[in-house]
Amino acid sequence: MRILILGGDGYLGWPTAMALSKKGFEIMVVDNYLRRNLCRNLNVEPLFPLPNLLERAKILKEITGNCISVRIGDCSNYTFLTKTVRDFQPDTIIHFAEQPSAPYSMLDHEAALLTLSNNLESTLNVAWAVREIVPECHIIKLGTMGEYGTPDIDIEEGWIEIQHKGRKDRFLFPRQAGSLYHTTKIQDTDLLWFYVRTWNLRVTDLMQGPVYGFLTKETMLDDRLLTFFNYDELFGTVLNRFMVQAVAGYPLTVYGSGGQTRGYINLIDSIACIELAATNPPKPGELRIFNQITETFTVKQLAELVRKVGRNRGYDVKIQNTKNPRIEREEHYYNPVYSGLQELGLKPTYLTDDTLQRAFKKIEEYSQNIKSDVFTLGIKWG
Ligand code: USQ
Repeated sequence: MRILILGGDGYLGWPTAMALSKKGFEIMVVDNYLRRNLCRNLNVEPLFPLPNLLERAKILKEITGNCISVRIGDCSNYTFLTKTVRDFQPDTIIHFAEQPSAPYSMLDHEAALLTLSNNLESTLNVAWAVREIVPECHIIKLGTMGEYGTPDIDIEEGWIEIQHKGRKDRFLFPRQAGSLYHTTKIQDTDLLWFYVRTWNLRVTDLMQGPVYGFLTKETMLDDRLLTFFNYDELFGTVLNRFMVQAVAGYPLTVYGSGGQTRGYINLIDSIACIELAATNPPKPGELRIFNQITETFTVKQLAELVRKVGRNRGYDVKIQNTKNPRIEREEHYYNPVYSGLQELGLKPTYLTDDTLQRAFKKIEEYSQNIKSDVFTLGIKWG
């Protein structure tokens, strides 16, 4: 299977590319270094060394013999994207080529506009390129659990049957995002659902929760193959931030009461889910949706886990409930369904002390790179 990975330089894209290449799929990665450039301009560099994508592919080939083709370019440029799709003729496109940060999307008008235009234009272009060049190609789009928000009812896996005045029909589950970034993901889903109905595209939408970790079989081969790991307020996700904060002796930044509940997933399982989706494509004209999480935690629970493991490693970890910069429910009902990927064969990797210990160890090796001033940047939703 020929798999084109858009956004192949990112936190998820690069380790996914390495893992799928090892499995024998033919892989091409595309990236325009948007994340690198934003991080450089905003002075929030990732923790680990990060050779450019061409260098990383070369290092991987030297170490494993596995080949990943690389194209540098912008998926919101239709000429570039169609040329790439025409040349590579993918069976599957994995679409990670989006601005992925909620706080970045709330920074200012320029950041909001970049998020909106980059995310929607790239998704629109993918749908058009597939229809024009490879109409049988399966599009796998990374969505987010944040599309659903935190409703006071159980969250279904993408779809809900609604009875209304004696009649019933099946609809996308109601969505109510908590940031502009998450709103663009809702709009992505709507765009793809429209083109699935109109052009019979085959699409999988993976509603993923916050991902944690960075150790996969491939990233562990050589530190130059580690993934794009942010711990700052803009691009770092909560558990990754807490681990780095613990090592830096910075109080864990629990926003508000810390009762916010989300579904989490280890990077290893995120990659496994993508492989399962790729090898089990939906029919033409089907938008298939999976909730890509393996367990739920409150922010408070994550902070307590990190404190426990940190203390075992000799750190004096403190938890600091700070005023919540986001507009979100802090104490709420949360009961999502997430059985679809496990029915396809996912064996969850649950969050354990051991997982955290191993991540701590690698973070400690790079502790001299930690800049404590990026833990709190003062970005506010309101
Ligand atoms: N949080 C804290 N302290 C922090 C950082 C975050 O309490 O220092 C809280 C947030 O307020 C939120 C929760 O932790 O309630 C998760 O925040 P996050 O920054 O880890 O995740 P989020 O902004 O929602 O976005 C991340 C990824 C995004 C993905 C999303 C999945 O950046 O690409 O789509 O997770 S989900 O959250 O399910 O929508």
